[in-house]
Amino acid sequence: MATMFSEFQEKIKNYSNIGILSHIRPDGDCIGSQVALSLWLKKKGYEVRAFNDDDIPGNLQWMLDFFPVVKPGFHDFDSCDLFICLDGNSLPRFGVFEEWVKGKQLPVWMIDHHPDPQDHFHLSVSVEIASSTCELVYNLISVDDVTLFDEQIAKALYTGIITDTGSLQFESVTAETVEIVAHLLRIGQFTPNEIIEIIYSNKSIGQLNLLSKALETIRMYENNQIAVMCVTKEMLESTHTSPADTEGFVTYPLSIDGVKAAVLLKDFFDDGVRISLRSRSSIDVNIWARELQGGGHKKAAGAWHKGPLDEAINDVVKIGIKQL
Ligand SMILES: [Mn+2]
Repeated sequence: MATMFSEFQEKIKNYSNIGILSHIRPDGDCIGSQVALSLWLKKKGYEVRAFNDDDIPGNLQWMLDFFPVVKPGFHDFDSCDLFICLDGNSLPRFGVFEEWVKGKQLPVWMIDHHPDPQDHFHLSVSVEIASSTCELVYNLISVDDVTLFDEQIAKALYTGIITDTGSLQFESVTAETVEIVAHLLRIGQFTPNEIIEIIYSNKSIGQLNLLSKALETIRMYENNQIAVMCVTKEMLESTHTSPADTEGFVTYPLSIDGVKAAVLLKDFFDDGVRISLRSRSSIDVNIWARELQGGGHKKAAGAWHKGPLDEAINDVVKIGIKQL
């Protein structure tokens, strides 16, 4: 890891205008790492611009006061001489940028913790065992100059680590992760609840009604080892909610006693059914998702199915049974 960081620190000196990209359908880890990395590089004297194709979820928008993340127009990339992609390891994860950069001889780097990174990056800080991209950015700043940490960087990194680890509950959390979090709390002079409340205590009544409907769909398979939950377009309509309101739903079927893996099927897209897979056993849902042309981590992965919903459930359960 140390060599990756020293290569990063050495080579970045060759550039002055840096574009930082975070993945489409942004989450706490990609926005947290993007804001923190941007603030750090700005402190070091670089020109920095941060881009994301999509709307930033409401509970993360406070970080944009620290550093703006803007939707790129095609020419917004022109002034940059280096690009850094965060929290994703293949260019299609970064929206319109992929199309813009195609055929150009410009350096594109990445910092990420997902398995099976693509090799089209010119420099990769790719650590699958890291809890989050924010943990990697923390390490990058630490080996450079610890005095560059400040309250805003600390809060952004804290947010990413917390959201990507289910509030420090996942298997990816190590003693080092917890030490990092402790250090961030000390640097930023904040308490966990200040951020946890902004991130999690912002639900609408519609969202809870949607959850109630989704919980009723839970079906168990293979002697209660696999739990399957669905959200349909009709449910969104009747509760006046949107796709983003299903965030975190999959943890409910996963919390049933004895369940080894949980599946959430989202049947409200025009082009098929979105499948989220979660494991809390030796089942590797990355392998499971790959059989459906998807992917992710061992404990959390995703895929698409052309539908209809019943067929998607049948196929996903059939593949899951093989993993037991
Ligand atoms: Mn992440």
